Amino acid sequence: MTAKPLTSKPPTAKSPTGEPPRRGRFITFEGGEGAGKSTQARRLAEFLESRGIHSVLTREPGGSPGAEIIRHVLLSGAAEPFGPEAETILFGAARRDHLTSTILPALARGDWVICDRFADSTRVYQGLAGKVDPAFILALEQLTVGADRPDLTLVLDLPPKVGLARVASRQQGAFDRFEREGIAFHTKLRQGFKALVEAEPERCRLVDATRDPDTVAADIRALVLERFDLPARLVAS
Ligand code: T5A
Repeated sequence: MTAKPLTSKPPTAKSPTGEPPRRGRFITFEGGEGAGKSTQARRLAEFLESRGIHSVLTREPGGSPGAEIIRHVLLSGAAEPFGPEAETILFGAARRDHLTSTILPALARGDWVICDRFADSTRVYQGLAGKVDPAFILALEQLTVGADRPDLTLVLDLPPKVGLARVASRQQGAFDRFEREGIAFHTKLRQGFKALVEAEPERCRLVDATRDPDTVAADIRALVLERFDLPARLVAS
């Protein structure tokens, strides 16, 4: 598949929304279904807490009361009849509420925010693997996220069949709106996330998610250490 433009500007000190400069760090987890994002996001948050770094663990779609309502509309499939652009706008609306209600206040307090999926999921699910024009998605992202981009994005990579098998064994075969898409869609997702890492190497890191959870978690700790230049004593296990 041909990689489409995925570039965005890095965060600036001042948010266009007038929020105070962020003092905490903003880390997102991305990847296909069942890659282990929730598992690793939780483990990283627990690890940071154990080292005295207060962190807020959150997710998308959702992460604030209003966005959790939109999550239900999206994942139940209730918005699907309105078309992919309408679904994309709903992801954007949820993200805006999540940012202003949860993420930006936490960063302003000096907390770290660990978020299970963010705007890159819209770029890849609705854009690269979906049916929505990437220019539409980037314009919406500019409106809803602006400069409030993550400091670090960890993309968990594994073959879609492995991820879907993990989800199936956990949920006993009950799939949501996006999990129900065919294997061709999930293969495009994997390619799209890899293209994202190539397009933004300063922000994104690819993590081999086929390995056992402890090995993946150790890798992620090392990447966080490298990115934020934390003292080694903080990340040693
Ligand atoms: N979406 C989302 C969009 O289309 N656009 C957007 O903009 C956004 C934000 C969200 C859906 O919405 C779509 C993408 C999604 O389809 P969700 O329920 O939040 O739905 O689903 P996911 O984010 O995909 O989360 P999952 O729970 O399905 O997958 P995870 O979080 O990647 O995996 P996790 O950690 O829950 O693990 C899955 C299973 O595998 C095991 C776990 O114990 C669990 O049983 N596991 C491992 N097994 C072996 N080895 C490992 N290393 C393992 N790590 C975890």
